[in-house]
Amino acid sequence: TFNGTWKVDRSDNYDKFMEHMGVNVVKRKLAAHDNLKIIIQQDGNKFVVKESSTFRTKDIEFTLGVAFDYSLADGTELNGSWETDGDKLVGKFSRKDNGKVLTTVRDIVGGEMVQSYSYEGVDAKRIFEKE
Ligand code: MYR
Repeated sequence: TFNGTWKVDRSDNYDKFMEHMGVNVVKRKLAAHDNLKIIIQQDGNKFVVKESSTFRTKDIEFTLGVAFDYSLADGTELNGSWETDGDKLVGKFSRKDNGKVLTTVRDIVGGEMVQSYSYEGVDAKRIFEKE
């Protein structure tokens, strides 16, 4: 289950990934220490995700398989949806500014939540610990 409070512990290739996404160096430096915390509440197909970081706090509600809008901390707007694949959550989102696709997967591995991101052939991961 993904329910719970997850705090980012470490990231892998996240700076390169953000660079590829077009995030400038100042924001990338800040994002490296964003203290991202994600509270996930799943009830059947419905999710409430409460995101907080040094950038902002944001509540997101979505239903599996139903597209919704989401904006990144730098203002980049996405539209897409999450679905399940076995025990994983797979998200497919398109950027509204250029139509390019960002895919992301959430998986529980050894009690940690691993979120991987992929955009135009560049991959990154952020690993969260349960609070
Ligand atoms: C959620 O479930 O947390 C809300 C929807 C998330 C949509 C996809 C998030 C992609 C984040 C990519 C970060 C890259 C920054 C350049």
